[in-house]
Amino acid sequence: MKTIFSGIQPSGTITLGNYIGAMKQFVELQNEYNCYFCIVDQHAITVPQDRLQLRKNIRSLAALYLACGIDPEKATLFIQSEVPAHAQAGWMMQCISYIGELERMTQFKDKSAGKEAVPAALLTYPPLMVADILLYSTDLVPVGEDQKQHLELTRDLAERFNKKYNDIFTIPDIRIPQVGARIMSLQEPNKKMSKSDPNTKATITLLDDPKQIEKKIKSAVTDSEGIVKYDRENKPGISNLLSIYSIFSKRPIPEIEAAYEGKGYGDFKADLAKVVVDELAPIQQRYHELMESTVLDEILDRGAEKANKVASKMLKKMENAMGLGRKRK
Ligand code: ATP
Ligand code: LTN
Repeated sequence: MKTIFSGIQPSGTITLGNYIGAMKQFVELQNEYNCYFCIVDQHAITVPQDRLQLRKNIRSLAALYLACGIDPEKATLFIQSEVPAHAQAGWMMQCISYIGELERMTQFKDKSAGKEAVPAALLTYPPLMVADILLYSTDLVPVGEDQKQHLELTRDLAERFNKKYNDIFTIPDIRIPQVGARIMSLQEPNKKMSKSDPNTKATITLLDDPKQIEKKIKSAVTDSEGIVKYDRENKPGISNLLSIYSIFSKRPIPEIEAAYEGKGYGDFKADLAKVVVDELAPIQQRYHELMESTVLDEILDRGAEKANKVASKMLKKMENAMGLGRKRK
């Protein structure tokens, strides 16, 4: 069985973007691959986090992974900071990265733009992600389109390490969904939907209630044409809503366009809200059950134990390759 690794930051409640771009793929892939799904809390602290809120977000994200359908009997679910090999291997990956290539990362440019004091870890974020992936001899990384550049860096660093030291790393491939790889903000449809967006009207989170969902979709930015038609360039708002509609209703976009011909955005938005509410209702029910149960901790403990076993073996290989510490078997 081939191996999959992917991670989500506990930097807020996950959005429809994370769900469509990442989580839905994870659920489909867990039957065919040996999967590791990680709550990347060390990545989340590259920007300031409130400690109590971070703890809450970590737990909530674990419950959401399960509520969306991740089966702990099939996939390993764990918290990054509970597997110390990630930070250790991340350091080693920093040592073979160049500042120039890290400065070219668009996520770094976006997150550091306009900041007076930029945390060093925003720059060194990608080598930690590289370590996450390489520690598990990962074959495939399912992510949204925004992570493409980080995946290219992962492949470069894996090859660089293999050439320079010892051929120990598998070179991973990226897997981006065909539709929904980039769900856009409801308020600024040329910007990706982001769970840490301070404008709550811009995102729909998996835990929003039906009223909130309705309101947010109603106030989603569109255009003044009044025609429900997919055109990313000229109608980014409506195109984004059409993508969400199509994915959740499993109806092709042309069929939806045809159904709303001659109708305004009002009907379309009201129906889309229903489609979203129906998709999220069972997830929310399972989420609340999980948050009240004790299984969450058991699953995360087991996940960390399994991940630690695999990751510490690869870490040892990396240390041997680089000549760190003393030679041990
Ligand atoms: P933050 O706002 O804190 O940077 P984020 O919402 O961008 O967070 P991440 O935790 O960085 O989310 O990403 C988790 C996964 O979700 C990644 O695979 C990422 O590619 C995917 N993803 C994030 N935003 C979107 C989006 N708008 N559309 C599709 N996929 C997305
Ligand atoms: N960088 C990713 C989150 C992330 C990740 C990973 C994704 C951290 N480690 C390993 C896939 C594999 C993000 O910002 N979305």
